[in-house]
Amino acid sequence: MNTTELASSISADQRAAFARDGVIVIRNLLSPDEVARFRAALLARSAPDRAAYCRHDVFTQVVDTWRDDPVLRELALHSKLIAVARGLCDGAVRLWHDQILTKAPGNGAPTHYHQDQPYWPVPPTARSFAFWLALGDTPEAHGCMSFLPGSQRLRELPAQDLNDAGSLLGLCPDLAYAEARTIPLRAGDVTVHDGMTAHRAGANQLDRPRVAHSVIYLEADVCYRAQAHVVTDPLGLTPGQPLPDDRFPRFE
Ligand SMILES: O=C(O)CCC(=O)C(=O)O
Repeated sequence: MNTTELASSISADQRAAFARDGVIVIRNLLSPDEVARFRAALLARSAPDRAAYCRHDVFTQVVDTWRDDPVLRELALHSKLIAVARGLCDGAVRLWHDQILTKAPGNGAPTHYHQDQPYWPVPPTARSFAFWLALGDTPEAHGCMSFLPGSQRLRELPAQDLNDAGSLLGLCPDLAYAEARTIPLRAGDVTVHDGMTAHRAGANQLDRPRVAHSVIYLEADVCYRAQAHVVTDPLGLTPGQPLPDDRFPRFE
């Protein structure tokens, strides 16, 4: 795809919705064949045997799978995802990281409202584009995502605890009155949210694992901010330096 095709892969209405709400949904972004292939790779990888693995109460998380799994690398570098991210950014983006997010059958634990970006070692002003890809039908009872449209404008909050229902609401009690948008997804659908848009996911009430994948891009010229993070801790970056292209691929 050339630059013009990339930028035109997202409509003016979608760009306006993203700017207003901090989230959009794109149906059928991935074909059924792609879903089958990527889902098989996720299921093979979601076992907790890797270093960059975190067990939260609410899900298990395997980070940076694209670096050593050729199929998941294809997904993180997929031209359709990059085209959408570039279109929303209206300029170059870079891959930040990917992650498999699995909720065990009947896990009984929702992922509570939080923003993603306060966890990341980048400035709060940085623009970010977090894709949440359903690689299986994900109705509400299976743990789909809900978003608080407009909450991306809250850009200075400390990191919130996604294991604690009171964490974000304790910081911003008014959000208790916000109208949430719950977005059940069919396999192949994706949501894209600003890293500052508050979101949650319901508990998995079904008897099969909920397998989702997230791929996150940042505006390309973002600089590193000193903050602990599993992805950047081993890299020895200097605060204020641009994220290096060889580790965080850049797409013009
Ligand atoms: O999948 C979930 O349970 C929550 C995902 C999430 O919080 C995220 O992708 O930022």
